[in-house]
Parts: sequence; structure tokens; C-alpha cells
Amino acid sequence: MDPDYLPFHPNPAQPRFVPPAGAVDAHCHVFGPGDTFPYAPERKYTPCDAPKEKLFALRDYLGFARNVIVQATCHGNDNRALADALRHSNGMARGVASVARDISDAELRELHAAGVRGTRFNFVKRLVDFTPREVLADIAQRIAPLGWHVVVYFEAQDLPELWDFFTSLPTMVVVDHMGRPDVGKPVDGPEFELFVRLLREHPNIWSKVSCPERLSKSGPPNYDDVVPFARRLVETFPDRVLWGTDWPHPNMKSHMPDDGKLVDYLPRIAPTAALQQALLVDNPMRLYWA
Ligand code: 0GY
Repeated sequence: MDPDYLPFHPNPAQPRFVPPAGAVDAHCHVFGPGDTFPYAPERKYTPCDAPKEKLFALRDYLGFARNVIVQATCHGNDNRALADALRHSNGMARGVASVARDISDAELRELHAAGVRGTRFNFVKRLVDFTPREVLADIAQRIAPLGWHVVVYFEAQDLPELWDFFTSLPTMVVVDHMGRPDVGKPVDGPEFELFVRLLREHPNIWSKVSCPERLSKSGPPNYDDVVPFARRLVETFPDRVLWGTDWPHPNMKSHMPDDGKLVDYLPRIAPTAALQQALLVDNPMRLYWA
């Protein structure tokens, strides 16, 4: 089955920015390989195979120590590729799974033993079919006793409708990619202010400041228009932000980012050593390795 989008960058640049010791790439994926870990029949796209060996090699090349591997929709609720990668990471990877309401306690315990520490709810309409809120609320109740958190992925225009659900969740909540703001709008305009208010009023909600390549309209290699949004979150909520490469960048059709250049973007959104240490080491270690 051919992939629906571009292959990941074959030879990223060596980053100039050196991440602090112990840095965590807190949003990345493993895909397949499809003949070992088949893609979900209900998937909305077919990815390029992106096996664990390539992810771990990229981690080392970019100067990172650990990964948080996030289950993507192309694998549905089948977390076997994710669990396999975690088990082969020598404890250097944790995971965020996607689970169904009827998952057994034994299966949850097995995922926890492999290194899973969260579950992901995806609200991006091009990626998933609709799941009723009460099903998601039940899943959140099931995973809360394990100390897991919920990762949510949505687009900014849907935040008003999702607000009550997010703020009722009983766990920590981590928002993917800053809630996908429209970066053509002002960083202090009503849309992004609503997102900032979500974090300000709810200390259990964190944000990933990742994916300039998905959000930018000005484009590579600098993604200048995304910088003010990410930097605002890093400076306002320094102890509740995470960053990840998003390798292998599913569904990127306009261009495929150079992962080395993405690492060089980091000091622009986290300009001091203290902010870099929090973003790349202390925050992910607290959430995933405590
Ligand atoms: C990402 C973003 C995307 C895909 C998924 O689960 C997924 O399939 O999250 C996207 O297409 O924007 O974070 O990987």
C-alpha cells in the first residue's frame, strides 16, 4: 500500500542547537512496518513505514536522550507497534496509547508495564470518525487510576465546543500542537487568547509547542509566523509545555521538514537555558518518568 504523503527527510541536517543533557522528544510516532504491524482498516491515511530503529537513530543523531511515542490514528486502537517500540527502548521511551472503552484491566496493565502513560483523544475531523463524549469520559475514568493523562488533538475553531469536556476531565490533559491555532491571526487575538485562558484557568492542562511545520503559512525553514505563539506559551507556562519533532510527520503534503532544522527552531521559542531545561527535560521527565 503506497503512502498518501511525502516520505520523511532522508538525511536531516546536524542541528546547531545542542539540547540539554537528557532531552526528551515528547511527540513522535512509530508506523509499522506495515507487514509486521498492519495499519488499521478504518484509517484515514496510509503512512510511510517508520520503524522504531529509525526513530531511535534519529533521537541519537539530533542529540536527544528519550522519546515519547504517540499512537497515531493510522494504527487505530491497535497499540502493538507502539508497545513493541517501548519494550525495545531500554526504558528510554514512554508512550501514549489509543484505547477503546472496553479494554480490559489486564490489557491496561500490560500497556502500563510497556511504558504507556497516557491515552489520546483525537478530535481532528479529517483523521477520525466521531466518538461520543460519554465514551471518552468513560475511558478517562478507566485510565485515571493508573496515573495516566489524556492527550487531546483538535483545531482552534473547535475549542469553544470542546471546552466543557476538556475542563471536566479527571486527569492531567496535554494539548497537541498548541490547539492548532490559525497563525495568520494575531497572537493576542481572541482565538489564541481563549487557548491561553484554558491553560491559565486550569493548572492540570499542558500544551505541546510542537509542529511549526504544520501550522506555518510563511513556511520552512524558519516558520517565523509560529514563533510568537509557541514563545508566548513557553514564557507564560514554563512548567507545563512539551516539545517534540513529530517525526515522521504524517500527512505533510506541502513539504517535509528537516528534523535538524526543527531542533534549531527551539532556542527561538525557548530563548534561555532555564526555559530549554524545563521544556526539554524537567517537564517531560515529571510527566512520563516520575
Ligand atoms: C500528528 C498530526 C497528525 C496526525 C495524527 O494521529 C494522527 O494520525 O496525529 C496530523 O495529520 O495533523 O501529530 O501526528
